[in-house]
Amino acid sequence: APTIRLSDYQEPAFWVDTVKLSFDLDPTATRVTSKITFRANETRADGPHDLKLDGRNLKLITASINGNAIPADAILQDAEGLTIPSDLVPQDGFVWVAEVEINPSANTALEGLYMSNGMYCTQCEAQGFRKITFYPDRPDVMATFDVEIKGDAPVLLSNGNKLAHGIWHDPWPKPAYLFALVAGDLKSYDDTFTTASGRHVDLQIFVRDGDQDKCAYAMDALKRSMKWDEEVYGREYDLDLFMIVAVDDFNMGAMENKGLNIFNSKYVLASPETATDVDFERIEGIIAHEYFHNWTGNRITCRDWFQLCLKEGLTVFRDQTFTGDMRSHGVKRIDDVLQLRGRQFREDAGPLAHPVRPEEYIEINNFYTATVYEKGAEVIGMLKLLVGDENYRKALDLYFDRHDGQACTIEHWIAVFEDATGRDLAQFKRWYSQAGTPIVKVREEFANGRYTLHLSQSTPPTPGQPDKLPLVIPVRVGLLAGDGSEAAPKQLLELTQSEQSFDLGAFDEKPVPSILRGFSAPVILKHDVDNATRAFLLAHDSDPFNKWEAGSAYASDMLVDMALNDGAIDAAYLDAIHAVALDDTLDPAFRAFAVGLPSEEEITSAIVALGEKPDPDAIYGARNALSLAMAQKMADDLPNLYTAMQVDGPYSPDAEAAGKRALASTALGLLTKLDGGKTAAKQFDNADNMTLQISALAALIRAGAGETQSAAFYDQWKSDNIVLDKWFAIQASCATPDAGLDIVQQLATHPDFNWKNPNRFRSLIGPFAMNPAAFHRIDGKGYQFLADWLIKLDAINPQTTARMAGLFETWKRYDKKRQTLITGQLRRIADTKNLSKDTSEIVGKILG
Ligand code: HT7
Ligand code: ZN
Repeated sequence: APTIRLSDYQEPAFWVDTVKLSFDLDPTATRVTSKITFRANETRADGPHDLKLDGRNLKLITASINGNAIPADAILQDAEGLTIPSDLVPQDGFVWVAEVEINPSANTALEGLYMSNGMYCTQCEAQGFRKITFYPDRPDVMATFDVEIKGDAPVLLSNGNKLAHGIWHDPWPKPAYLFALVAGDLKSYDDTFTTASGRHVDLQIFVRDGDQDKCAYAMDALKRSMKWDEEVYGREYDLDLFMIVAVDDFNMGAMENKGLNIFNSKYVLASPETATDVDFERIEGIIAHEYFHNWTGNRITCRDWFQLCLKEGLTVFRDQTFTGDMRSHGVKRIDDVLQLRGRQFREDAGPLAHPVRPEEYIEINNFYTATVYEKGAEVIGMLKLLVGDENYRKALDLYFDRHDGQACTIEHWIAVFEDATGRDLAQFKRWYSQAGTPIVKVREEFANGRYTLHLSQSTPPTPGQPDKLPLVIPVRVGLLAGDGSEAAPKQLLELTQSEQSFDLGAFDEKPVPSILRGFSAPVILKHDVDNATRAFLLAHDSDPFNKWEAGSAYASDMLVDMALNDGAIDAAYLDAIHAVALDDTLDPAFRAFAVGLPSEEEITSAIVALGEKPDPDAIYGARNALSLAMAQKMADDLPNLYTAMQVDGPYSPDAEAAGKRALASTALGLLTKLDGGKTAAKQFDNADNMTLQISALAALIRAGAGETQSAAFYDQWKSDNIVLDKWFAIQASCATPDAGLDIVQQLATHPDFNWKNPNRFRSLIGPFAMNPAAFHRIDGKGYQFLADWLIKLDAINPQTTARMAGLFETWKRYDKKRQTLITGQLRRIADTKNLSKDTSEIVGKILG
């Protein structure tokens, strides 16, 4: 498959003004008629131009230009599309009409028009529209769409405003990737919203009959998102109608199609009995994310797919801020950084590392990555820190004013910040082109009463980028006096050179620095800090992120030492964490993060960062030993803490109640180590919501118990797919190292393991491969299990397979024996006949 390069970008020879689509729906033979008005692109003087249209798996029935049928032998068609020679193409513009036939039932890749539970639905980002009809399927081609849907389903939906049953008009020019169609026997949950300027908007969430009572939370989140975007970004909604549809078969989380968002049903449907606090928070975030795309993605879109971070990084940044505003910024930041380190730092450190704006790809679907999304959001957060809140808003206002209705690049984005603030951002822009996680080293100096920080930066080589240049790194710093108070106002240091010193002023005694507050840049901070200082920061830092970080780094160092050298448990850590757990002045959600130990994955990467090979069993053992010691240390207080964190009254997913339940669940995990599961079993029996039910089940399974409860859980929820996914996932992720493989092998033969459904596939295979001690068995059978399933899935769903093949990306961290076993499986996948280009690109890169 060819490599597509950013440097090869060229505007199209023809623009499109209007598209009229007519669908005659049939499960196996849907007919699609398109009428497309093309206009010459005056800047392409290199004509005459052939007409090249993208198209895959389409049966062409007829085609005409300006009403003249094109003879079949004049059309050059291959697997990727068709070409009409320039002599048949009026160069100043023309009307193209074509009829094609497609088979939605045979579409298991879930891209284009496909069927899920008897309903028709579409997924067009990034390049799915070409599986619906012939079209210049690229995001810089923006057109207005009119859609007519013929079919016997009671609900026939498309983008824009509804003119009549099955007839839709979208007045806003859009790229084809934002096209959507849904048809089926769906019920709606309705509400309304009035925009700041008084526009009345109908809101509808479409679900399967019976699921209407699980839509209230998503609807509430939608209305809060609409209001927030008006208040914080000055952005109003722009159609008479906003619809969300819940779909069971979906490759990703959700899709921001104009006026018709399509969601993986697990990110819409929620009730206290079926969804956990974490699910509610995730639903709120994804609803917001897709809604926010209406301005950052839809009204202003990407010129080409290399610019994906233009919409995704910005929209993630916006949804993170929204969640922070709705809940707690401090806790949200900890959560986001945990995700960033767990997924993006891992990606940046391995064979799949790429810049936030990649420069080449084989399959664009492989670039919907943590780097584009999460690091892309970090880059925007840094930009906001550097220019300040007011300038950020000024720049965003300019962005919307200047580029509304356009398909843009990162250059346009940077230019609005330069124009709005007068600041030169040439060096800052390297964040978009340079892959890898920078390492910032800190050295302190206190001499003659002055305190100086010496900072240096370096970025390790990544594939294709051996040498790196210095970046602009905003380092937020606070200085603490011996009594824990702030010894100086907090400052933002701008580290722009490889090495730089910052004189932070005169002090009577050496202050204790709190560096990179709020995790002000996505870097790895290297600073030799002793444990006493960590305990001091954990007790006194006013910055919630660094307060948490101090405890987390303390635990991580100890766990690394335990796993590598049989090191001892530091009693001072237990004292410090005990105090935090019981400190009622702290938010319970924060305390839950502070008391929760670094994950096995985090300990693994800390070991790798020291240049050592991780032993998954030793890491599992160390983590278990430390949590047992914590449980013993807090033994007298855990029952009280657990009781104090119980929430009375009917369930509410609000942040305060959720925070208490999170801390109660952490306490339960520790209690289970002491009481043989008595409290957990009781919680399971009495639970009236999913958060309590599943946390009790998880605690029991982790302790190697819970068989009765697991069977009861299955019986209760076997007809609810979203909950059943949790049942598969919890067994795979909480399984003990020895039992893990047997359990997942058994579950893979379970009649409910419908592997063709991406949610179900991911719920078993993903958590297993992320359970290090179970997956990295020294006999290699964990690797074989994953490879077997990837090979099987690739034949029907390349996109999801390729994404999951990334689970092998860390193979170089391990010892020679495991490396050989993993690469053996990767080669077996690579050698599979007819392997998709999606999976082949990922596996090829992982193998290097
Ligand atoms: N913009 C969307 C990304 C996407 C996607 C979603 C569902 C299925 C396939 C997809 N390919 C790309 C989702 C988002 O970032 O909001
Ligand atoms: Zn997005």
